Amino acid sequence: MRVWIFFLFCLAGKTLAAPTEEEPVVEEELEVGANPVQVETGEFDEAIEVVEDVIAENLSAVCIMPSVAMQERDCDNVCRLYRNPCLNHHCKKGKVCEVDDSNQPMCVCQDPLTCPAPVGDFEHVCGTDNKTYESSCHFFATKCSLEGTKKGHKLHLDYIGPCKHIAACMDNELNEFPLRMRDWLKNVLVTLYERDEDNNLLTEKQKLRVKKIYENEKRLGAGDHSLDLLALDFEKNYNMYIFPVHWQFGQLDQHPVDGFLSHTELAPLRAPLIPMEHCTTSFFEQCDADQDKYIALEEWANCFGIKEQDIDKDLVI
Ligand SMILES: *[C@@H]1O[C@H](CO)[C@@H](O)[C@H](O)[C@H]1NC(C)=O
Ligand SMILES: *[C@@H]1O[C@H](CO)[C@@H](O)[C@H](O)[C@H]1NC(C)=O
Ligand SMILES: [Ca+2]
Ligand SMILES: [Ca+2]
Repeated sequence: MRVWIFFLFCLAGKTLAAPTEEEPVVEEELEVGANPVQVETGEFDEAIEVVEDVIAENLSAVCIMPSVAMQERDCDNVCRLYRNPCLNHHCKKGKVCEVDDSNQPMCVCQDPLTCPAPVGDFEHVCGTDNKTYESSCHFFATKCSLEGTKKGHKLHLDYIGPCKHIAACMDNELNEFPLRMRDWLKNVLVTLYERDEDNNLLTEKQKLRVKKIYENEKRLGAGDHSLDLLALDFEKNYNMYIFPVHWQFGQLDQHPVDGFLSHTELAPLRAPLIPMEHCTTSFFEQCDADQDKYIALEEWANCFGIKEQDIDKDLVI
């Protein structure tokens, strides 16, 4: 039980939208003037001549700050030519950018040896192959090197921490799991709401919905509640649980937003939980009722006891 409270505080600080395994990284435009750190003078030897005509002896300075002597557009043209194409090019986890013969950026598998050495055991991760990897960087680099193979396709990050023996989940324990998780989801939302003054962790619409839960005097506060009490509260205050269950689904369903959770999308929730809650894997397996490896909104809601007539796609956004 304590685990859930601990976990609540770990997650409440972040929004639950931690980056996941195969998430396509959004391309950020590096605007001229935006990011001084990324421009290295060494890359621009060839450019010096061109730029000297135009302005200063320091190309990086030119590329960082369009100077008065140079129209912004000219600067852009010069810099586009000589800027390292990789500066603007993001690769998914496990890959790094390299420039090919025609100066085009491309993503190639990272050599695990170039991953930063882990600071401690807590950086280790366990793969679905039940092998411990030194860090998630090592894991994704390895997964990348297996790209295109069946083994690579099946390999996922299972949980945070070194691989360990995870006790089998008994049926009665499995039944308790959604009770606690549902209660926890509600508390995560309430905590986010309390902290949300100016963080904008929740949208206005979401805030309105949580406000109702927050202000409801009958709400069961966060704490160590018996399973009987949790079950009773769900019966009595069923309506308070509908939104938190939908909300969590929306937090996870991001890559892509399609009403289904893949293994990868589920990872931010699963990975930290598995070492502490041995029923996590069984729960999500069981949740995928049609066993197509994706958890649909209907399946998800059903796992948490939300009635079919209360499943509402509009609550997810
Ligand atoms: C070029 O400009 C950058 C940023 O203003 C500065 O950090 C760097 O020292 C300069 N390099 C030279 C060779 O002047
Ligand atoms: C996975 O590895 C751990 C540690 O090496 C071991 O204790 C555990 O029994 C293994 N689990 C399975 C399912 O093989
Ligand atoms: Ca999805
Ligand atoms: Ca399914």
